Amino acid sequence: EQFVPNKSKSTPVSRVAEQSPAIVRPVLGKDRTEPIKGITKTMVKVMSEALTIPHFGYYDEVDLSNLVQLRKEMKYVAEKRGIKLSYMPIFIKAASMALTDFPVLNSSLDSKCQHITYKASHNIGLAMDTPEGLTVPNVKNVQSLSVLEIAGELNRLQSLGNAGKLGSSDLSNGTFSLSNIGTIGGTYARPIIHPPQVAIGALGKIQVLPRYDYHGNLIKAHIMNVSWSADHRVIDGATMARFSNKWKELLENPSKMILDLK
Ligand code: CAO
Repeated sequence: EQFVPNKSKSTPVSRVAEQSPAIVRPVLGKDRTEPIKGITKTMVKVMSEALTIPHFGYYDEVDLSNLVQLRKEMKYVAEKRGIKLSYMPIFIKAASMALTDFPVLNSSLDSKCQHITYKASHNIGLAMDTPEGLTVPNVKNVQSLSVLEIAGELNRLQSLGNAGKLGSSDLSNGTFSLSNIGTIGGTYARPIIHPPQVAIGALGKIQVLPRYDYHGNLIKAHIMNVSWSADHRVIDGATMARFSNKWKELLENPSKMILDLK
């Protein structure tokens, strides 16, 4: 029997419980049961299917200090052309450039796991938080689009998403996904692969944090964490890490990215 400490003598817990009546508060609301429909219904189906995928997680941090500066300038130029430029089009373009070197991450696996198809197009899906819930439209053929063209597409998809008007062509045939949860908050996430795709990245909030530069000086750096999930049946950890390194290198050194832009 447990004892509650008391100044003079100890009282057994069981006796204390017997003496005090249970507090019963009135229930103010009523339970509500609703049918699962719309975007939530799709989410149930896709996520249940995703549960069959053995997810491998890989995490890193990216120093976006150079990119933050460059985006300020590009944002102003884009605005003059009527386009809102966030970081997302740049993250998407860098992902496409890295996918060119690691095409297995832009592949799909058939349901019986007998064939893998390397997709020619980089149709990069982005998790979008809309008034109706989570939806994942994709920007088609990112490999042939400029950053500004991707931004224009993203603006279009966001307007449609906010109006609940995304059509099946924008929602189907994605080949790889990014989820920028950092626009809402958080540093790490564990993203769930959108089958039949084989990889997805979740991006955390960009934070100003202390870091050491190349010369050992303490500096203010703009740091963002990335959390990748990959289908471990077809992607090994080393491939995921090399892909992530390439993506990170492009974002940390935008000049390298510009040199390779097609
Ligand atoms: N950290 C900090 N700020 C960020 C950021 C990050 N990781 N990513 C973008 N931002 C900034 C943008 O640059 C923009 O600032 P400016 O006005 O200065 O340009 C601001 O946050 C708002 O961005 P946005 O949301 O309008 O546009 P976006 O292109 O960055 O993101 C979208 C678009 C669709 C990805 C985003 O709106 C969204 O829905 N995010 C949530 C995704 C989600 O729910 N994921 C979970 C999926 S699992 O359930």
